[in-house]
Amino acid sequence: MHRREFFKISFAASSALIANLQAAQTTTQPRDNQKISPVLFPEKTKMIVHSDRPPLLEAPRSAFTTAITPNEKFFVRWHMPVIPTATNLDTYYIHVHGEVKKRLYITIDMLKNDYESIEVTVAMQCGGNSRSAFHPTTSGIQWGSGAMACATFKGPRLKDVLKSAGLTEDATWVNLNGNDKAVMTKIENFKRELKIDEISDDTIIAYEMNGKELPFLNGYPVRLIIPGFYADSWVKMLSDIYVTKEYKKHFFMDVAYRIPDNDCECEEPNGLAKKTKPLETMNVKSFIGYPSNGAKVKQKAPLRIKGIAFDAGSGIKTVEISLDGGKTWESATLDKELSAYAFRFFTYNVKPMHKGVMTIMARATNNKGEQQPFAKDIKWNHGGYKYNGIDSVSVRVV
Ligand SMILES: Nc1nc2c(c(=O)[nH]1)N[C@H]1C(S)=C(S)[C@@H](COP(=O)(O)O)O[C@H]1N2
Ligand SMILES: [Mo]
Repeated sequence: MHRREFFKISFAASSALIANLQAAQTTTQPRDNQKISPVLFPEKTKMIVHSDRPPLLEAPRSAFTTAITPNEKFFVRWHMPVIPTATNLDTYYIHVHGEVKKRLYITIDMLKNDYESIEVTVAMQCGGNSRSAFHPTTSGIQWGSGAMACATFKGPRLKDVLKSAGLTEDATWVNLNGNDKAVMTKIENFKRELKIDEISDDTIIAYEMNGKELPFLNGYPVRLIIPGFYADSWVKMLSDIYVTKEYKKHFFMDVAYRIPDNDCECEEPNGLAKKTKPLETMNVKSFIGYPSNGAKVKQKAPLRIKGIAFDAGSGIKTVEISLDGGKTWESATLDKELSAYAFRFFTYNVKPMHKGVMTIMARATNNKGEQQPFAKDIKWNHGGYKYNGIDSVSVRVV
């Protein structure tokens, strides 16, 4: 065949394929990104690098073999191409203003000394985690499943900080802004807005993560922690708390980070939902940390499967493992619960008897009875948010 003809044919074939994919919206297992970059980012171990400007770092599967994620394996997500590269604690403060009786400039020392600090152990996840599972491809980072983590955070309650400024009668919304700035006037800062009477008692301004200062890339010196919510609202390098009466429009609240406002939270690629709502609480999810896809395991030797499960704070009731493609399920052993919001570590012991491919699936159910669906049963949405399909790993028994 002539080269040119070949191109013609393959082009026709691939455009037919694309047309097909576009017609059929499907969800598959997310990509299992295993390409660890040799490039080291400050305070981070080797990670999967989606971009270095801004830094977008994903944790590999093997990071999910403990309930607490070490700080150096915590994923990183920034929106603005330029983020601060240094922070001077002597001059850093959080400005609290707007509908308050007393404008405050809170330094990190004041934050640590003038308020009661509490500790919360919470799972944290980008709303677009596992986005690569959605077809047709949705816009945003094509994360595998490593845009999640779990840590113990320490800091004062956002409520107490607001109280110390004295809210006026009109105070209804709080706008939160970090120290990273949009470089072009057309692009807005990464701002989030919360309704004051919906702020929970365990929403904190954290200055500590797993007993240490926050890593710079995870929001040093302070970030917001909202247990149960997707991390998209957890503003990093928090520097501005602006209290208002009216809701302010912000790009990252009103355009990005929204899901269809209907029962299935789903829509068709060529018929997007007219009504949308902000992305808020997380659904139930589990993930296998060990073994990895493609790993070789020994026949008739004990294999200990490990992973984590979490939801938005009802807590994990069961994690089950299937070795027959989801026909039958058996309970994994759950480790102790660090908090209802935290990763719950699980293990399952098996002795593979037959050589060849063995597929391991994990399925979590929370205390509300909500259960992870099969990957193929997840419904599409334009932002590729909230994927929580049953995880599946295939190993080779040799
Ligand atoms: N200031 C600031 N805070 C931010 C963001 C940002 O771009 N700027 N991104 C948000 C998003 S979408 C996510 S998923 C988390 C990521 O937090 P991490 O980098 O600590 O993993 O931070 C949130 N807070
Ligand atoms: Mo995110």
